Amino acid sequence: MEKTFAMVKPNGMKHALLGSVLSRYEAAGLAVQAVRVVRMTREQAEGFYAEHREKGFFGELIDFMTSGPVALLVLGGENAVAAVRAINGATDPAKAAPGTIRFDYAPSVGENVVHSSDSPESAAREIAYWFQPSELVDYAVSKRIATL
Ligand code: IDP
Ligand code: MG
Repeated sequence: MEKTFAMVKPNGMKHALLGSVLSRYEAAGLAVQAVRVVRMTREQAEGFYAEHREKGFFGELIDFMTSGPVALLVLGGENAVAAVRAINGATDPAKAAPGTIRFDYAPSVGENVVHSSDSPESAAREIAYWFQPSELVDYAVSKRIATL
């Protein structure tokens, strides 16, 4: 089973979308392996988004990501990286497919409600940036619900 890292960005949290976002991921067969709400420091946001440091929107991105609490998520499942990016939709909501989170909720490319890792390698880095291995739920693949 593959793991990916996702976030509900500050505007998603302000508009009380955490539960809706998690429901979409769970309905697609993904399991929540970790969740934590944090207010990022600028240093944390800059480190997390280091690959975008030279981009023109970097300052705006860091201002936005530190503007309120975010939810940090680890999701596990088959092809989790691609599955979560498909559910989130294209980076620019104007290009996102109907039914995706960004199509439904994002007002702009800068404030696009959710993040998720773009490859298994990015996922490993991003998960390790925020979580200790011991903080991840080791979910029981075939025994969810049935044994509760
Ligand atoms: P992704 O989040 O879909 O992986 P990236 O290209 O990795 O997209 O960009 C990271 C984040 O930076 C985006 O989610 C978005 O919030 C922000 N961003 C990307 N392009 C722009 C832009 O042209 N203007 C403002 N913000 C942008
Ligand atoms: Mg990205």
